[in-house]
Amino acid sequence: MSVERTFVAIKPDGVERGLIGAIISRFENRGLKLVGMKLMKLSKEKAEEHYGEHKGKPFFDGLVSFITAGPIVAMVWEGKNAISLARNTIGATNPASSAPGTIRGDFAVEIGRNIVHGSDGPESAAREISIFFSDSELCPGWSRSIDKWVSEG
Ligand code: D4T
Repeated sequence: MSVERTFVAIKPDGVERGLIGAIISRFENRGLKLVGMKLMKLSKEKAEEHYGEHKGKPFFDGLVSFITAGPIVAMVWEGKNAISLARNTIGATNPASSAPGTIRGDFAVEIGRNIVHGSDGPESAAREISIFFSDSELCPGWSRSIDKWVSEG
């Protein structure tokens, strides 16, 4: 297992519903380490870039309007196997099938309001982190005294 970084965003529905703290706690509790975070309103252009793989699909325009409708919390989390750990913590894309205990399984009911995003692989993580953060906005190399209790090393 290698140390990875993944991009996670709390979508406008999660922000509006007052779930920022609860969602961040899930990742902290899991043991992942926060290395970047900002509250921001996405431009239409940036939203279209982020969701570029879905351009042309029937839900694309609605997805772009939704994700630009209010502020999001953009974050980078780091840890061993961080990409799949974060996806497991988030739960299945459609909250109707997300397991209880996952963020979507506990807080969401349908796919168009699934409150959080997480990168689905190393390439998309690198691409998404670079869309949302410059290197100077990330906090590299900080270590926590609890790290030895989260991971064997
Ligand atoms: P995101 O990217 O938001 O974390 O979701 P996932 O990675 O879990 O899922 P995705 O890329 O397949 O979908 C992106 C985004 O589009 C919305 N969506 C998706 C939708 O509104 N209707 C749909 O039919 C699909 C497939 C939800 C997530």
